This record gives sequence, structure tokens and C-alpha cells, in this order.
Amino acid sequence: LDPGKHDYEYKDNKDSINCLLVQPRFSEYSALNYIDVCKIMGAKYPSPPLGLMTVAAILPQNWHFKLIDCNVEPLLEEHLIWAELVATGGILSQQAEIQTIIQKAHKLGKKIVVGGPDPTCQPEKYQKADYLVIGEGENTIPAFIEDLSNGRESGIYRSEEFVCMQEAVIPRFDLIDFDDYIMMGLQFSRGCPYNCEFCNVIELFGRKPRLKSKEQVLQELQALYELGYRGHIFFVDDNFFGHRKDTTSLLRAMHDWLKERNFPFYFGAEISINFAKDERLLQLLKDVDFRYLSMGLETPEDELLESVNKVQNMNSSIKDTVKKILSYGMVPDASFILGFDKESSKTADKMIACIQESGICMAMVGTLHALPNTQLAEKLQRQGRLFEEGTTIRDKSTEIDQMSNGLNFITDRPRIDILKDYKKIITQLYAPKNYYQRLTYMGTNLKKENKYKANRREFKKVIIAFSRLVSIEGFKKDTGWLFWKLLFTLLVKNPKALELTLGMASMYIHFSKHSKFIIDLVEKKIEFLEKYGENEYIRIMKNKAQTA
Ligand code: B12
Ligand code: SF4
Repeated sequence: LDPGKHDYEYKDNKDSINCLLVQPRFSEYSALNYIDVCKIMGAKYPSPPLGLMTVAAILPQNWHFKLIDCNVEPLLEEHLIWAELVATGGILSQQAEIQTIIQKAHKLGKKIVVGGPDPTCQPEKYQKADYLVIGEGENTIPAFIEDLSNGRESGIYRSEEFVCMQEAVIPRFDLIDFDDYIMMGLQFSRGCPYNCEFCNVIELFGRKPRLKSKEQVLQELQALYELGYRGHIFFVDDNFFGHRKDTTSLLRAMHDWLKERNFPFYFGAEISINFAKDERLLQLLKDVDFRYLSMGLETPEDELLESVNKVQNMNSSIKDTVKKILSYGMVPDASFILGFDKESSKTADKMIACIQESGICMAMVGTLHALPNTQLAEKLQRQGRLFEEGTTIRDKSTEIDQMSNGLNFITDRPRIDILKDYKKIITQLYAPKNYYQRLTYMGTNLKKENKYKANRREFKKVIIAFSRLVSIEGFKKDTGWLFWKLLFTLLVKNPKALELTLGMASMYIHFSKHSKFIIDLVEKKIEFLEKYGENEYIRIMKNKAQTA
């Protein structure tokens, strides 16, 4: 397999250069950085930097690469000294870290190229980078390489067109240590056919899903297989079923490929709820051992879904869909949003009831954040309600993601009411009794028949993880009794669901800590509003925006 096959080469009087790829650190307080759980499972971080691994495969293959993921190891001066070119990038929540990496590189006189979702959405924030790549790397990097070959010291590269995914190259999976991560990412498509007002996938990747061929996906699986990877692969597509016919055909091809190799992997993906109702698709997913399905449910209220143009989620019973997914052996997780216009004082209770009754353990409720360049941001701007065009991360210990840092606009309902509701939702959902109630529901309804069987090494990891989990959750004052009750209930009623359910039980170690962090932050915001009022809050936010 040839990961980066290109028809262009870096031409210089030297054969090769040392290129250091740096994945900026995510905050340990991000909802999705379950580092404590990773430790239990013998890993350091949930998933590797697929964007930079892809970039490495697009860059000339006669270069020497080193990839430092700051989530698993620190960036040292010696790494930068080794480098002749530094490459970094990432998403909004990595903005402040990207700036720090630019500074560090410059301090040692190194040139740095920056790209990825946030630099693409807000290039003006990255003017200090020597080379700025806006958009997808596949069609912007060639121009950058040409300039570099010609000795240009800086440049901005932008492509007006989206990449044809049939030309995508295999990411450089060899640049990471598999043991550092719980799962690998793999991408089948980019773009999403839907048009949700708050989402910036459409702006970044377009509404027409662009797909790799099934042969390309099988080649990537083969690359991972040959490199010795076994276990969890997560499809990072924003909507794995945004193109039902092709995904169906991919799943069939995957099934044959996996069967020939005795099912070396199991999978997860993001899908929309309308597809999760389709039993034929669910059966196909079950056949290739999908275990996790993530859904952006946003709200159980149809009027709100309609108002933000998430119409594909309307007229769906969340409870029935979740039960159906569980009956096909898969664990659903879901994200929800609070802070939409037209919400009422009943919204919080409806959301809590929906999540609790459906038994969604990993229910990530965030506050609405108008991401740069989205239809939502444009609308709020027109209405004079947006605090700041774009988003500047000023405090990286409290402005982390949509849970810690949302509502960057003048809200429809009083801000203090939304925040009080938010506190109530997080408090209730992550109370030990409620979380374990959802776990028990999940565990007793999950009909699991594993295809992937852990090898001896993986099995040892599972046993160690289990004993670590028992020693933490089983003896805590607030969860001990609940944990043992869950364990015995499953042993009696549904032992096949033990592995996945205990996996979700281990997530509580993260969520209980994380929810306390969020509740604390929200309380501070409420205190401020109670003391100074909403007008003062708005005045301060607008002033901050002017000085950005
Ligand atoms: C998987 C994923 C995650 C994983 C991250 C796994 C990881 N270790 O990276 C998880 C689940 C943890 C996650 C979390 C979040 N995510 Co996320 N995530 C994604 C998703 C679905 C796929 C990312 C991916 O792997 N893409 C595949 C690679 C190949 O694409 P890429 O990274 O964009 O790279 C290409 C280009 O951008 C460019 N490029 C990238 N880097 C560089 C660097 C250089 C030097 C160059 C030249 C080019 C370049 O070239 C690449 C090839 O074309 C994207 C959506 C999407 N379709 O990409 C959202 C997305 C990146 N996430 C997003 C968001 C908002 C979040 C959260 C903040 C959401 C939240 N819950 O609050 C959190 C942040 C959590 C945190 N840790 O702080 C937004 C980012 C928006 C923005 N403007 O920054 C996206 C775009 C989705 C969206 N709704 O808009 N996410
Ligand atoms: S379905 Fe998901 S990815 Fe597609 S536009 Fe809506 S929120 Fe974005």
C-alpha cells in the first residue's frame, strides 16, 4: 500500500525536509475528553488526529515526518529543533493552543503552516502563521508545496472547490502509536445533505456528500489491519447515512472483507435519527459489528427542530428509536442543545424526561453556540444579537466547548432562565442514581452478539480495565451500591451486554467529574447575572468583542 501517491514532488536542492506535525492539546475539561476512562483502558486519549494524519499523506512522501499529539505527549523544544517545517491546525476549541504552537515555532526560527476547520472558518485569527491553508488539504497543499519549492517565505492558499474524495489518499496511520488511543478514526464521506441552521459542516464541507469508493475504504481497513491495529474504528463522517445507497453497498463489502479476516474490527458512526428507524440498515450495521451510534438529537420538541431547520429529526419517537437500536446490539449516544429561540420554561423538563426514559447514558447537552460562518451566526448578526463576528477563545480553561462556552448572542428567553435550566438538566442527568438507571435500562435492553473477538492481548486489557473500574466505581460512596446492583442485574438478566454496559459505566467516572465542573461554571454565570443583570452582561460581551 502506498499511502501518499501524488503526481507532485517537493523540489529543492535537498531531497527531503523534516516536517513536524503537531496536534494541539484539547482541554481536559472537554465533555469528550474522557482521559480518566482512557487510563482505565490502558490508553492515553480517545482518538488520534485524523486530519493531520491525512495531511501527512498529502504532503510529499519523500519528507521525514514526526507527529506529536499534545494530548498524549508534550511538545518539546527538541522536536521543534529537529523540524525544518512545522504543521499544525485544528478546531475552534484548539484556537489558543494553535497560537501557542505558532509562537513556539517562531521563537526557534521555524516556519509554520496552519490549516483545519478553525483556520478555514476564521483565517483572520491566524495571520501570524507563515503559510495559511484554507479549506481541504487535498486541493490546497499542492500550491503550498509549489511555493515552498520556489523558496516563498509565506502565503495563503484557498480552494473554491470541494475535493473529489475518490482521489483521497490513505492517512498515515503509521505515524501514531495505536496503544495511545481507544479508537481509530476513518472517513468515508464529507459533507451532509441536511441544512441545520446551527451547523458549520455544510459551510466547511458542502451539502453534497462526497464519497470515497468502497474499495478505498477497504484499502484503509487493510492498511490498519497490516499495521497490526485491532478493535474499535469510528467513522468520523458527519452523517454516515447521508447517502444511504452507497453506505449500504459499503457495509455489504465490509462484511465480506471482515468475515474473511475473522472480524478484526468493530465500529461506531454518526447517523441521523431518521436512518436509525430503518431496520434493514440496522441489520446491516449489526452484521458488521457496529457497537456505537452517535446522533445529534438536539431537542425532543418538534417545533424547535422545525425552527432550526432540523426537519429530518421531526416526527420521531426518540424512546422507540433508542430501544430499536439497542435491540440490534448497538449503544446510542446523543447530543442535545439548550438555548434555541422559542424555547419555553417546560423545555428543560421535557429534555430530562426524554433522555431519562430513553436510557441514553451518554447524553451530551450543550448550550447553543453560533459557530463562525453558520446560517445561525449570520441570522443573529442581521438581528444585531451576535456578540462578536467569529469566536475568540480568551480563556482556554473555561471556554472549551459547547458545554462550557455557548450562548454567544442575545438570547430569546432571559439568559438567567436558560442557565438555571441548564444547571438543572446537567445536575439531574448526571446524578448517580439517574445515570445508573439509564445504564440498567440500556444493559437490560441491549441484545449483543459480538463478531469481533478480542485477542489475548486485548482480552488482558479488558480484564485489567474491569478490575480498575471495580476498584473505582464499586467502592465510591455515591456509586458503590448502584454499581454492584447493575453488575448483578446484568449477570442474571443479560450477561452478553456486560462488556458494553460496563464500558458506559466507566464513562461515569468522567461525566461525574465533568458535570461538577460545568455546574460550577454555570453557577458563577448565574451569580453574575443575579448581581449585575443581563444588560450589564451584554455590555461587557460587546466591549470584549470590540477589543478582539
Ligand atoms: C471526529 C470529530 C470529533 C472528535 C475528535 C477526534 C480527534 N481526536 O480529532 C470528537 C468527538 C472528540 C470531537 C469533539 C468536538 N468537536 Co468535532 N468533529 C469531528 C468530525 C466529525 C470529524 C473530524 C475528522 O476527523 N475529520 C476528518 C479529517 C480528515 O478532516 P479535517 O480534520 O477537517 O482535516 C482536513 C482539513 O481540515 C485540512 N487540515 C486539517 N488540519 C490541517 C493542518 C494543516 C497544516 C493543513 C495544511 C491542513 C489541515 O486538511 C485535512 C484533509 O482535507 C468533524 C466534522 C468533519 N466532518 O470533519 C467535527 C468537527 C471538527 N467538530 C467540531 C466541534 C465544534 C467539536 C466540539 C467543540 C463539539 C462539542 N461537543 O462541543 C468538540 C470539541 C471537543 C474537544 N475535544 O475539545 C466542529 C468544528 C467547528 C470549528 N469551526 O472549529 C466540526 C467541524 C463539526 C461541526 N459541527 O461543525 N469532534
Ligand atoms: S444533520 Fe448533522 S451534520 Fe448534517 S447539517 Fe444537520 S447537524 Fe450538520
